[in-house]
Amino acid sequence: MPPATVHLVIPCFHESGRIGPFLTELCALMHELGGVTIQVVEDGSDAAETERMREIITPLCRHNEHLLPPLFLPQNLGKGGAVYAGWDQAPPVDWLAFVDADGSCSATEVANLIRRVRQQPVPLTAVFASRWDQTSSKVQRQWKRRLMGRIFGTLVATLLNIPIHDSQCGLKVVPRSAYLRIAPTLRIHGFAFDVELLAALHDSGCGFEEASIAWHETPGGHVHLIRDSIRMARDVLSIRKHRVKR
Ligand SMILES: Nc1nc2c(ncn2[C@@H]2O[C@H](COP(=O)(O)OP(=O)(O)OP(=O)(O)O)[C@@H](O)[C@H]2O)c(=O)[nH]1
Ligand SMILES: [Mg+2]
Repeated sequence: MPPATVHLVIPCFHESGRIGPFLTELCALMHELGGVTIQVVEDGSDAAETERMREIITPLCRHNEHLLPPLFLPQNLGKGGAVYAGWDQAPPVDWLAFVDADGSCSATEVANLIRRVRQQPVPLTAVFASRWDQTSSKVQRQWKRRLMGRIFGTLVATLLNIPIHDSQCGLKVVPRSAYLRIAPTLRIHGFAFDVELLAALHDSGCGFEEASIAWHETPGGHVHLIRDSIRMARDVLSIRKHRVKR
């Protein structure tokens, strides 16, 4: 039987300085795996940045059939908006996935997670990569980010009553059938989009599991620890409110 198919989206906002080596390695490993299409979604960066991304991706597309032409969004939608734009235009695959552009989660970890979902029995379960294993030397993060991650994870689990430790890790794989069911209800397009995705999947009866992965934080991140944490906490409260109403 051919392996289950996967469409992997890479949301990008000003990533030309970080994406090259990661995308090259990802293309090679996904080619080995087979059945995986990759698409970069450029989320309305400025014209110069868009041009730099074109220069990096066009030659790679020539040599990698499974790397689809990038999607250039006319305006910045936020990380979640970019992921959903890619998923909404995906070919009819079994699984939808995204991974951060900076390579903090290596191409090898992406391949491992795809192998893992391919072994799943039906009904299919979403898999959220997780940096929760705090004792693990596999997870290298600044202490500030680790702490904020813990606080945010506890907030999400408590306010939404969902047993999750790390809702924000930049690698997730979701059954496409489950996404299509919930897509019309998704409203959050910023960094807290994964929380809403999680709650909607959970409420629709799609199971999820956390998979511990290696994570080596790459410098140059876009998330502003204080400003974005406040926005994200607000979004979690809004997700909770809407959930009660549903
Ligand atoms: N589409 C979109 N993607 C964004 C935006 N900001 C960041 N991203 C993407 O979201 C992903 C994660 O952003 P990072 O900059 O790696 O975040 P970080 O500050 O390193 O935070 P962690 O990786 O969680 O430790 C990357 O692929 C970014 O390109 C945005 O405004 N729009
Ligand atoms: Mg990062």
